[in-house]
Amino acid sequence: MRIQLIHPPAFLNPTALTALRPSLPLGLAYIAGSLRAAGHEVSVLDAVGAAPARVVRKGRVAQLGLEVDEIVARLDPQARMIGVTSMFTYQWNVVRELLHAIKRARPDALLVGGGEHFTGLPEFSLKESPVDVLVLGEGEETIVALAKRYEDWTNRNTHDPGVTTLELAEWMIEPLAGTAWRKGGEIVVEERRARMRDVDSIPQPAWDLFDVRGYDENGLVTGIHRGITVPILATRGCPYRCAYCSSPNMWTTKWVARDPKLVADEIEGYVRDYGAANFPFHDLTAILKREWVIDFCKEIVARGLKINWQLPSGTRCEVVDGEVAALLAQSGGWSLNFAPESGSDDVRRKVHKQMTEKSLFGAVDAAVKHGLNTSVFFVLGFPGDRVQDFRATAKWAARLAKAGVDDVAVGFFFPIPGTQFYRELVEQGRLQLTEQVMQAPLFVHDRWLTEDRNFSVGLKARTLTWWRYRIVFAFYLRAVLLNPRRWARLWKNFRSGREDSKLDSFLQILKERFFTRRAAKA
Ligand code: B12
Ligand code: SF4
Repeated sequence: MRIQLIHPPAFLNPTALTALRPSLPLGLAYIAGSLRAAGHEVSVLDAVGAAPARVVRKGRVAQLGLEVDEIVARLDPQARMIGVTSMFTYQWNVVRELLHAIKRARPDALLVGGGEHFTGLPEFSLKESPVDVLVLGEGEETIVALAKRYEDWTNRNTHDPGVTTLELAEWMIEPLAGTAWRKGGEIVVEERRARMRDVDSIPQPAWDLFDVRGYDENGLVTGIHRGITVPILATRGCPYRCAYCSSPNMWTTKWVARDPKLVADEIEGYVRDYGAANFPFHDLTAILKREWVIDFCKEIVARGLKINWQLPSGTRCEVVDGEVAALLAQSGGWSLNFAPESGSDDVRRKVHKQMTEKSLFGAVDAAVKHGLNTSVFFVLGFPGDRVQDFRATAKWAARLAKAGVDDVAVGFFFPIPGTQFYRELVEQGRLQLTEQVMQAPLFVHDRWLTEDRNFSVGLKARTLTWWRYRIVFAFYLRAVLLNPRRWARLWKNFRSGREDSKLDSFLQILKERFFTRRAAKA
């Protein structure tokens, strides 16, 4: 069957103080790989990849990539199924507009949605848009089963390929695990499909359908940019249940790692095919089992691969000791991000972080000793946070800087659909899914927090903002201002465009923004 997959345009916050940038959609590439392996004819319409430098202001946000009407103009008229990915709830405005526009242009094609946003808010997404079926959680097996069932049904019913609600109910009559759909006026959320056990048999992401080099040339990469970049997923899931994280709902608490040899094979393939040198791991927590990390690092070293691999979205710290850090350094795994979220034991307990002071500082010492780039994430404003918790975080920030950590990121809490905190805030009547709430994650990197995005209890947004700067200052005072060698390196990298740390990436983004604005004015 002919299937078209769509990566929607991305929303950016034009005034954000952050080094984060959109990057290749790994989930969609996996879906494309699995559908193709199942025998379908798959094409990808990547709105970001097709216009990676086009940024248009839309009210408070900036939109990167093709406009909705341009996407519609490029729809494959022969596609019988159209799949749209949506990772971030803050982009719902444009994704909803896109779904409506696609349905208007191609009412005869089955419109399918998948990704974190749809998994966190299935009923809401089906109510607000004309999407026919949603794939919830891990998507490969479900989309292949859905495509087979739909293809078989349309082949049997040659009279009219249209997808009316009635027809949809007819072929969806047997439950299909892992989906949500509209049966007449009723929304059906089926039981979730069990997570895949044999992760080594999952077909590789179909990167040949994306412009990998175009993303790279436009600096659209996750983590620190160090050469042609291809994202990797070495493990799936996370066994923890942090109250603010959507992972338990999205992936359950099952953690499964791929065979380290196969991950190394994949990396070696990208070095060969794209000249890739930089591999951000999109795992929830790649470093969890000591033996796995050791085997993986040894595999990379044994093959003589001269690469950078990094863990920009965070990793657990429990098994990072001298031996692991040495192997990470040797294999090019040079950047680690730890996310204790708070220096307060009470807060870490409240959010179920289960990270101890001993394991964090032990991991930092080992990583710094072996020359690894390290950053730490803190979050302020969880429901019930107190000023004394921020004081404890400021102390940790100063200690971490002294211990040699390179960067710190301090954000504000925002409720993500599908998380414990989100459910609790809704039940308490303290949260409604307004556009402002959905877009809150985009604006947490603004210069200050506003009251409409403050979900703490009894603390003013002003107080949270002040503590954010105090913590950042406590950190960078020791990490940069009192460190002339770091000053010199920052200046050198700023001029040459090299990125060795998050601060380097951030300064490059500021530089780019300044020149783009100047060019726009000229
Ligand atoms: C890498 C990453 C990033 C990267 C960018 C990724 C990108 N491509 O643009 C960076 C570091 C920039 C980033 C930033 C942020 N991120 Co982030 N990020 C991730 C992370 C760790 C990995 C994404 C990934 O590649 N996963 C692996 C793939 C295989 O999984 P997947 O995409 O879910 O795809 C599977 C299914 O969803 C499904 N599927 C997906 N698409 C489709 C399509 C169809 C048709 C079908 C059928 C199925 C399907 O099948 C796929 C295969 O099983 C996720 C957490 C996670 N592990 O998923 C968070 C996550 C997506 N990020 C999140 C957030 C909140 C953010 C930030 C807002 C945080 C912040 N405030 O700083 C920022 C926003 C950036 C900004 N603009 O300011 C949340 C999003 C929650 C939400 N509902 O909105 C997540 C879920 C983390 C979390 N639990 O909190 N992030
Ligand atoms: S925040 Fe990290 S450790 Fe906690 S559940 Fe999510 S992925 Fe796991």
